[in-house]
Order: sequence, then structure tokens, then C-alpha cells
Amino acid sequence: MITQKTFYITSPIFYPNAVPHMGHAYTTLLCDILARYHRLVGFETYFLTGTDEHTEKVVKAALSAGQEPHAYLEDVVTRFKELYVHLDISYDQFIRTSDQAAHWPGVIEMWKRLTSAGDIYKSTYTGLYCAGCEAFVTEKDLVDGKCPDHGIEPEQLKEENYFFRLSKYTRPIKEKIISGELRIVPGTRKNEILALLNGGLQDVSFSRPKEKMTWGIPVPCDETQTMYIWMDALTNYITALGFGRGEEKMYFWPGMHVLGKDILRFHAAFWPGMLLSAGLPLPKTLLVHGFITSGGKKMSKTLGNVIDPEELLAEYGTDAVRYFLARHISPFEDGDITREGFKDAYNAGLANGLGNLASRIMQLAQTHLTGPVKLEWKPYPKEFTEAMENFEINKAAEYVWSRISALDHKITETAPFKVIKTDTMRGSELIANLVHELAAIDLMLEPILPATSKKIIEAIMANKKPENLFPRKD
Ligand code: ME8
Repeated sequence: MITQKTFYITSPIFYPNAVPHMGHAYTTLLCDILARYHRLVGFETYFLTGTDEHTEKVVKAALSAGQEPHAYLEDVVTRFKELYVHLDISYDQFIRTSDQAAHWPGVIEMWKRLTSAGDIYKSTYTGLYCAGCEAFVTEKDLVDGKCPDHGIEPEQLKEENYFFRLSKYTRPIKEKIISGELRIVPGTRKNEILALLNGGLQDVSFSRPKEKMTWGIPVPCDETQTMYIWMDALTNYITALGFGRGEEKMYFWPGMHVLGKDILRFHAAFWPGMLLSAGLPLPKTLLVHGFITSGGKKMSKTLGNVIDPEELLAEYGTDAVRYFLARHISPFEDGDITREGFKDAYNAGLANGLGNLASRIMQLAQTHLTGPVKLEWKPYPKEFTEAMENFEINKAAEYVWSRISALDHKITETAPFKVIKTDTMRGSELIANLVHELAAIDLMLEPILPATSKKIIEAIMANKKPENLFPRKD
């Protein structure tokens, strides 16, 4: 029997309380590149994204927009889906936590499993809550009394809730992270979470009184309580596979999660704790990326440094944005984007780089070869696969661009346009070699710049110069 290798990758499910921004575009693009790469190398791949809708932020945003929450959500979800079309995101499923048929049964099943394991109990929560993070926080999470991520003062709460016995799982979670069974990439993030685990995990409040959380999934057997949003949200990674409703795609589990550093502890502590309690395997990998800033600062309307992904996409096109994010932002560190930097990178890497190279080579081929070269399939080079397998997308892209400049030099060095004047055979051979090398580069471009890669391979197969792929921008 042939069992196909599977690859399951998820983005966080984003809050639809505002239109998507560059950070959402970045995370989802990382997932997309990895999903496309794994499909190409033969994995049965499933790529999940979606929206995390049971947040009071949505209710507030809808109110201030003068809309009813459901209508507001439809509009914002449409904006996310449009962004994904414009960015060429090849997701297999877009899950919405308000989907009572797809998502709710699995969350209810999860709650029941935690309860049967004896891990849910009622108690009083006294403490702080940050509505921005949708998290119970402590004084030490604050800077000048405010949440550093959201710049707001948390609310003081005293309420009766159901708690999840997360403390019980501190040790097994730690062991699985140390052994690499739950791999956390990069190492800096692994160390960060191990330091947290060394301090011991506290039990967490897993529900809120219904009058405070009007919007959400009711706790089974207690209508007066609504499930805590992170309990509901994290479970999406398996409800999407049919957990609690037939398990049709559960064979993809466990998979990998891609997320930003802001939500590491939910993914590396809460979620593994829930899975252990429910008797399910932990995710294989968490890829935790940094934050994108603009001019070294957090993007903000007040600073006027917000770069809207849709604006860049409209001005430069899909693959230009994919190129910048893939090559010029490291998934392991914080990255920066400015309009000037974007334009320079575009002109250097795409207009003068890839675009010019493809056009020079295919111009020669079209003029001097009698027909298309015969393409041979070659496996990906080790430098490329290693970078991809370590999730170092920027390194993989860097390698591709090193091959692009090497090929550029080869044209100058071998000068087939001169050779062909005196030796037609030798000249044609040199040109055919250039086309073969262009095709090898193009195959590596496929997960990164899918549309451009397709145009180049079509030009090669038709032995024709492609249209101007990346016009220079002044
Ligand atoms: O946290 N740079 O949703 P969210 C890079 N609903 N990535 C960024 C970023 C930035 N400046 N800002 C945000 C939530 N992100 C929850 C998730 S998952 C079960 C629930 C990205 O809309 C990054 O991936 O606030 C970050 O983790 C995520 O958006 C937070 O998205």
C-alpha cells in the first residue's frame, strides 16, 4: 500500500476587527510558500487559514462602523479573502470560528474531553484582562500600567469562571519541547518558552460570564458561561480537519503552525496542554516569526508609516510583494519595510535581476535556436531544499538570486551572441545551456513567485521572449 506523506500547515486565524495588514500578509505568505514547496516535492498538503471571530473587538468595530456584527464580519472577511487572491495564496480551507457547522462541534467536543480528563473546574478569577490580547494578564506583563502591545490599560476582573488545569501539563510540555517532539523554530523562541515553563504554568480561566462575553460558544451544560476565545480559537486547527464531526481530514494531524512572536505562549503552552488533556498528538512544529516594522518603528496611523499590502500589490503586482517579503524579511527576526527600500529591492532583484535575465536569455534563444530546448527534470539543489526544510525562506530566496546573478555573469563570460557569428553550433549550444539553467532557476521560483515562474516556463517551452515581467520603477 502506498501511504503518501502528508504536510499540514496553518496560519493563525486573524481577528477580523479591521482590514488585513502587512503582518497578516507576511504570515500567510510564509505558509503559502511552504505549502507550495511541499506540494511540489510530493507531499499531500493541506493549508488552513481563517478568522477568529468571537472577540468583543469585532462587536466594538461593528458598532463604530454603524453595522450589525454579522454584516461587518462579512465585509472584513471578504477583504481577507481578496487579499489572499491578490497575493496568490493557495489555501485549502478558510475557517471562521462563527461557523456553527464546521467549527462549533469540535470545540464542544474538546471542552468535553478536557472535562472528562478532570481538567476543568469552577473558580473565581480575580485579576487583569487585556481586551487587545484577549488574555488574562498580570502586572508584570505591563509597561507603565499598560499592555505594551496594545497601549491600553487592562480591565480589573473578578468573576466566576471555569478554569483549565494547565499547571498539570507544565512538565510533559517541557519534555516534549526539549526532546524536539514539539519543535519550536527559531531556537530563541524555544528558549523563551522554556524559560516560561521553568517558572511553572498557571491554570487559566477558560470561560467568561455570558453577560461579559456575549459573542462566543456557550459552555456545554452551563448556558451562563461563554468559552474563552483562545480555547475556541486554538481548536480551529483540528475542527477544520473534522474533529468532532466525522474526522474526515484528521489524518493530516499533527501538522505545523506558523505564527508571530506575539502569540507564542498560546501556541506553545495553552494548545499543547489542551491537546495532552484531550489525548491528542501535539503539533510537530511551531514556526515563530518576528514583527515587521516600517522605518524601524511599529506601523501606526499616527506615525503615518503604515504600508498597506493592497496598495503595494496594486502598484507593483503580486510577485513583487511576494519577492520582497520572501527575500528581504527573515522569518526568524524582526524585519523592516519602507516604500523606498521596496522600490530599490524591486528594481535590483526583479527589474534588473530576474526580469532582465529571462528576457536576455529568451531573446537569444528566440533569435538563434530553431525550436524550444528539450527540458530535463532535475532535483532541487541541496542548498535550496535545506533552506526550505529549515523554514529559512529568505535563505532559499537568497540562493535562487545567487544563481540568477551567476547566470547573468555567464552570459557575459561566454558571450554566445559573439560566438554564434563565427561558430553557429557552439553558439547555439551555449544559448541552450543558458536556457537550461534558466529553467532550473525557474523551478525554484515556483513556490516563491508562482505566476512569474509560470510565465517563464511558458516562454521557454514556446522558445519566445516573455513579456516585460518587471518594468523598472523610477
Ligand atoms: O492574535 N509583523 O490575531 P491577530 C508580522 N486571533 N506579523 C504580524 C504583525 C507584524 N507587525 N502583526 C500581526 C490573533 N502579525 C489571534 C490568533 S490563532 C489560534 C488566533 C501577524 O489578527 C502574526 O502572525 O492579532 C501575529 O501572530 C498575528 O498576525 C496576530 O493576528
